[in-house]
Amino acid sequence: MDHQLPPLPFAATALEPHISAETLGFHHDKHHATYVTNLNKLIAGTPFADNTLEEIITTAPAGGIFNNAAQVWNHTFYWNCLSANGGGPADGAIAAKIDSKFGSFSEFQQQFTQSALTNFGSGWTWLVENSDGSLEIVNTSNAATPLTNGQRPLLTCDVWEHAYYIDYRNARPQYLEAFWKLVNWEFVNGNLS
Ligand code: MN3
Repeated sequence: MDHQLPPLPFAATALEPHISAETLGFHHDKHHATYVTNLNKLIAGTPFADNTLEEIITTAPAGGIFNNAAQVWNHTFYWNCLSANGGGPADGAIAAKIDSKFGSFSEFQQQFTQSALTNFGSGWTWLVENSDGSLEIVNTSNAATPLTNGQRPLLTCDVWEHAYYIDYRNARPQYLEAFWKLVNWEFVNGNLS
């Protein structure tokens, strides 16, 4: 099957001033698009050609097919984690689970931010739900995704430099501040098992 680049779930200017249309123009229209193009090229004529994205991610060995498939999935998930109407403290069922696990929303926010700031090099910081229903903050490197550990992603922050270099240059902490103003808690709640 030919994998497609999903459109952004919001207008390119919707996240301004926190994330600019210029950043989204590169991040979605170039970076995300390239992962889709590369994936389609790499799987052509292989046993992965007829697999879903999730099937590829959970069965492909380390290498180009896994990297591009996982980056396609991770980015689509990341866009859905953001909303112009988002931000602020968690609400709904996830708010209670966060309080129960971390003590308070601000403690969770602090731990997630610290994890993102110390995720060395390129990668992703996630809030996941383990199979026993417990929450956990995890970092992954490069294209790696919690899907391969049987963990259910609830929220992610892309900490590759391409996510923030145009808007914040090297200042990942400023990007994290912007991220918290955009988190789509409705989407996070919908990801709970
Ligand atoms: Mn990215």
